[in-house]
Amino acid sequence: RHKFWETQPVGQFKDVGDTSLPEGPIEAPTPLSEVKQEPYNLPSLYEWVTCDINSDEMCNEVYTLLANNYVEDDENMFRFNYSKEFLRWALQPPGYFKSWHIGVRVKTSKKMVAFISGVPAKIRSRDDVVNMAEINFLCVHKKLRTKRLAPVMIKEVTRRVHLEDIWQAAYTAGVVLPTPIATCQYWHRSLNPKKLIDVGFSRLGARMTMSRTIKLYKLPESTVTPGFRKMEIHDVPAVTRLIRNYLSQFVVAPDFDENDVEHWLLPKEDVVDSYLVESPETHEVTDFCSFYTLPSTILGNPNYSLLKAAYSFYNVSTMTPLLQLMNDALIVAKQKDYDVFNALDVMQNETFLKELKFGPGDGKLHYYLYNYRIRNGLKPSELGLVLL
Ligand code: NHW
Ligand code: EN5
Repeated sequence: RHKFWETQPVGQFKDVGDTSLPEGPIEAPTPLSEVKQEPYNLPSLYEWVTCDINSDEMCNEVYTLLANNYVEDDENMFRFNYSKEFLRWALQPPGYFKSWHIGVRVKTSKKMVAFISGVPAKIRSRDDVVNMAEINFLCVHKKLRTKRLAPVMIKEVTRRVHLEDIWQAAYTAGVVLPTPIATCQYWHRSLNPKKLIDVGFSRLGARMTMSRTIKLYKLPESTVTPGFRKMEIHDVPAVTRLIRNYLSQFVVAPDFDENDVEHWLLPKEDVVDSYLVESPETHEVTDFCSFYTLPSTILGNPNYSLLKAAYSFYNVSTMTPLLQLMNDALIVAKQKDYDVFNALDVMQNETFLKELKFGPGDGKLHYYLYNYRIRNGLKPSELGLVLL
């Protein structure tokens, strides 16, 4: 069934439910001198390229490959359109390795036809903090699909991760592979219902008119929580303390330090937005919410070409009810002209999704670890990790 994945150190379907298997690494690291020193062989028409994402030209090539060939929904109506600034941010966190940004070109034309990337991340599983790679943006040009290029790309990124003495990875996918540690549901909150219906992202509900639908999703003009404001650079220490404490309750979560928080959570225009609540009395930072910007190309619609989507990222509530905090996040997203606010049912998100009029989408997201076994599947609410 899975000719490639059967050969890899991942949980296998045949082992599901086997309680005798221990949690933790599946294979021990090998000495670095035993890691293959040369890249894997590609079919002879193609060559590897290490991408310098700071170069405008390279960044453009990766951007264009993804914009034309990356993930679509199951009816091929929308395709993710990660912006260049977003890709730079996603690929260059503290301690990143350029060698983990891997392209494939056609030798003769130099056209980029495939890509895969990793970034380093410390991820905690129960009480075990592990240096991992987060693997993302695996993409093979539409015309080169089903030729078994993906397994070569995965083996090559694995080799380059091993060369940095890292032996575990985390990744998510919309497809089922051996074997998810958790399966999450996408939820969607309409901000611009008319456009969403016009482009086929959502439908008019039964017994609903357009004007009733628009009224249903109306939001206040401005946020309601006193002390709610954009995060600033001087907030990094307080936000780090808040988020570290919050994430400690989940079974699998990133282990963020101040540098990570500055990179991943300090607002970056049209990439990541973060807000916090500073108590008007004590000036303490008590609550936090964030979302990232990932538009989708609308395929084949005469009137619209881009769907502006916000994706819930990390949220922490200690004093402001999470429901109210997320309602304020919806209000700012609406002010900023997003069409839809998306969220997964991870962390404590179930506590606000229905009440804030999110509806379940037709997409699922499966979470995976490479070379690390988790004995039983986790509930989405036990996951404290959001990948881009
Ligand atoms: S998930 C998004 C992945 N990208 C897309 O869906 C874009 C559109 N699709 C494509 O570009 C986020 C192609 O269809 C791709 C497959 C490239 C997906 N993950 O070349 P073949 C990520 O980026 C397996 C893993 O013939 P193709 C996460 C498939 O099961 N494996 O297929 C990436 C089969 O293996 P099997 C996937 O359609 C995580 C084999 O590929 C997969 O031309 C990567 C078929 O290959 C997926 N999303 O190209 C793993 N989709 O055993 C990282 C298919 O079943 C692991 N496959 O025969 C960790 C590495 C680091 C470790 C470090 C210690
Ligand atoms: C790894 N970092 O399927 C990324 N999206 O529901 C790879 N559906 O947008 C992961 N099909 O349900 C890829 N509208 C996995 C996701 C791939 C993209 C994907 C789904 C997630 C999605 C939309 C559009 C469906 C179009 C037809 C959807 C319904 C919204 C409705 C709003 C009102 C309340 C009820 C729900």
